[in-house]
Amino acid sequence: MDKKWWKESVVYQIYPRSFNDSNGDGIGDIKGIIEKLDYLKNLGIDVIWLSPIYQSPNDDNGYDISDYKAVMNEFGTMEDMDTLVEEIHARGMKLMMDLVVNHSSDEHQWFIESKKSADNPYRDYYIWKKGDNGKPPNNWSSFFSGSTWDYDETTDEYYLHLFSKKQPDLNWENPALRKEIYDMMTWWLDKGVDGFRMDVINLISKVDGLPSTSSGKDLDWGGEYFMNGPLVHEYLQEMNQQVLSKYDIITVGESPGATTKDAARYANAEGTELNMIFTFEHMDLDSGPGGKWDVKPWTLGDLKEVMSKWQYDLAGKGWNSLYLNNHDQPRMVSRFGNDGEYRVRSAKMLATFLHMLQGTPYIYQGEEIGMTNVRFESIEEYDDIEIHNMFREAVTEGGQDYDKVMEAIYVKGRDNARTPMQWDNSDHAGFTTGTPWLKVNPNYDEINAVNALNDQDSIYYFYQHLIQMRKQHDVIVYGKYELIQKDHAQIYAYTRTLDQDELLILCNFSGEKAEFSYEMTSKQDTVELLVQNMETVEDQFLSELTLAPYEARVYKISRS
Ligand code: ISL
Ligand code: CA
Repeated sequence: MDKKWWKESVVYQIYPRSFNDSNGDGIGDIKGIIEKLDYLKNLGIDVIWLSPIYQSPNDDNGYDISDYKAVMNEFGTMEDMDTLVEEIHARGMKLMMDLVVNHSSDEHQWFIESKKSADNPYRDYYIWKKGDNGKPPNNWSSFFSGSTWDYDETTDEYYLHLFSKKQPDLNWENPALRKEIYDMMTWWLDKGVDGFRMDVINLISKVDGLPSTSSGKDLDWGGEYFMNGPLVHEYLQEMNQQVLSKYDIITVGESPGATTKDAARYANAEGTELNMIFTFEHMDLDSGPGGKWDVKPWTLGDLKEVMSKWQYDLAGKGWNSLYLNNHDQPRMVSRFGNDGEYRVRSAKMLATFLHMLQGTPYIYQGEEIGMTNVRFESIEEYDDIEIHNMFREAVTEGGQDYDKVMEAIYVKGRDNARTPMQWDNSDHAGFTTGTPWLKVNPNYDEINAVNALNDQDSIYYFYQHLIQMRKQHDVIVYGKYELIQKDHAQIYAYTRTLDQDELLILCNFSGEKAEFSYEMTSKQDTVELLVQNMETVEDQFLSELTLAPYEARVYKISRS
């Protein structure tokens, strides 16, 4: 397998609005990030993925961009950005920018022009269509509730927006638009940034004619008409030839609805498209037939199946990204671990599980100190447009039960991930001296970075250790994955193999003791315990083991 620095790297995601506020206005900013670079360097990460910092009216917190070459005023200036790049590089780290080009803001100059008339030169930068007898051109429903179409009186046409109506979709069929995007990417790369995380990049090509779904419903999920659409690979290959291939960078494409077959093309080993993609399959394990808000319990069996499928199907063909949370998802320790009694231990177990898989691991800010989900009392305390749109449709207009909908928000809402980073136990967790734009999680007294740094057994130092192990053992990066004891009800067990080296990874996903028996080794093999999340573990011959609740171990076996 081809050795690449981005396979050996660990990425840390910063959601700038919630990371660190340097000037007391309650909003995280670029200077605030610079203040914390040593904290990140000390953790050991290689690459920072920075969620959008571009000029934006913040309908979707920066994922609605009104100027791709300007910095959002609240976050700082372009000079601050240049300093950030320099300071990151000075510490031997890299910077991956967020690239949001499936859509722009409706306040982008292109859209302002596009709206003016049907023959404006920018008209075809977006997707416009006549209505269907007073109804939208088709019945697709938006990611953020309601129709994907908004009516515009000036020209008596509708424009397409897969997300909010302030996020009109760009028309990738227009070569002039594509060229603008490639030029803009080149401009940032020439400034010295080291790659891109591409927002919903697998949605950029829509099926010809934009047909309604066949259900006949007024509103329906039209994913099959815009996820992994007909020309998406063509566009990415063009982008690769014109921009990406000219630089030694890291690229990851966010790809809801992509299968492993799609991924083997997006993230192909020949490097003609992207380095890797973000799959959503494991993020959907706790969604029922009604979608994200139709919460159902996930099962370990399903998790094994999905993760193993991605490990096996991409082996030798592509490369995986590894994540259990980000700015759109609940906190992983609350979702897949135990955020009460076993918070610390289960956070370490999940980290072990993820970092030992094959792929590039992503850490989301606060994950390294075990931050948890939040429960705000009232809907007004939430900020996220997805939450508010869903709530309006379900409760205000739909008359559904308030408590039941709030419960779904507690489990799945994106603001779980967006409460400010918990730095210390001072007011507002040390995130700001002012009033934070979103309330901090009240548990910051106990869960904060200062506490973590003062405790040798903290989750923070555990991540540091995992990252060091990655740098020392090639098998962690390049070893072949194999699921073992597939039907074990509590333990997720797998191996990684590279030449003479073998890792045995054991993760107890349950709050009960778990027995593990497996003929792994012979007496002549040497066995070393590389990673453990319990204070003492008896070193045993690896055939009969008992794991404590949420215990995780990684053994390295050298065959004689
Ligand atoms: O957040 C989600 C879970 O409901 C997804 O539907 C999410 O909207 C989807 O994964 C796309 O996410 C990306 O694009 C959105 C933006 O709101 C997200 O923050 C971003 O990660 C639109 O730009
Ligand atoms: Ca600020």
